[in-house]
Amino acid sequence: MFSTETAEKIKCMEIRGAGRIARAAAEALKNEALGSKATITAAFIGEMERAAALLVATRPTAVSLPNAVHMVMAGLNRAKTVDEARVGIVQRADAFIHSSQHAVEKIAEFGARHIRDGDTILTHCNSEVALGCIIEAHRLGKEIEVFATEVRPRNQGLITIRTLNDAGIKTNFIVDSAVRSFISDMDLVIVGADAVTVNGAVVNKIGTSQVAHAAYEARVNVLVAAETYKFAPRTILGEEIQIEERPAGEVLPDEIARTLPHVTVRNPAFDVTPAEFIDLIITEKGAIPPQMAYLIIREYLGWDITEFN
Ligand code: RUB
Repeated sequence: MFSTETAEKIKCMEIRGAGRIARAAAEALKNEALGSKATITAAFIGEMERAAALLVATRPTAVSLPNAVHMVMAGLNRAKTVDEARVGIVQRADAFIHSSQHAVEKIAEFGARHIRDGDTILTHCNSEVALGCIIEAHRLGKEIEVFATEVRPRNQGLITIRTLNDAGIKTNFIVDSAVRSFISDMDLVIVGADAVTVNGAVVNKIGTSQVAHAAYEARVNVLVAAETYKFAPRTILGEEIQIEERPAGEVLPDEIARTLPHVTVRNPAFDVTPAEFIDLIITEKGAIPPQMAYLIIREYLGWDITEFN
């Protein structure tokens, strides 16, 4: 029940952003475990597995979601009693949520060190961790100015400018297509990530790769703020990150689309920025060049690759 509700909220984007999605899924699994009436271990495990599958299916791109679910569900099959299984889920969910919040704080601390007094920073979409770095730099007394994009079609830029405004940070709001016009005035680009692949490519909100390309051309550094649970172990085995394609109505109202029978609206929600356009990925373990993504996957996610064979 809890998982169905959370799954709906993630699907309709009432809960959005890769970190928040992951924590909400962990919380839903915990509540599902606490609310379960199952008295037989196998039935309890079955319920949890159905809840986990439902949550993972909501949004396909944010790797934080299956990673969080995997961490909460780890070892469930070894539980001998319902109580043991329930306690395990609750403990692992709490541990994930706690470590996720800690990671967001650590990244803000590390990221802020890369922002200098007087910097003008461009950000795209609405990333809790990217904004955390900017707000921490401001809190430390650095004079900064931000350019935030609109982020068509869902306008996540509005959430970003509200947050920056509330923090008292001087902010400029621009349409997505104005990025190249302003990029030479920027000192830094900071964005978040939905997934980081083994070759250091970053999957983030549609338009991120254009922003990073423009920055690369203008020799402006690009920082990606990403917790280690956004790194994608399965990409080691060649699996690609699935790019979510959202409803056409988000881009073009149905009543207009109906009058244009030869027009197809395409609405991918994310794109892939290759490693060569990224200078650093800031994780809670420290800043790494994107080429070191493999090490993060091996060292910190602790997933044995054979698990996927
Ligand atoms: C959000 C988005 C964010 C990342 C990182 O897309 O692309 O940049 O999820 O966010 P959507 P965070 O709005 O479609 O979920 O740093 O908050 O985890």
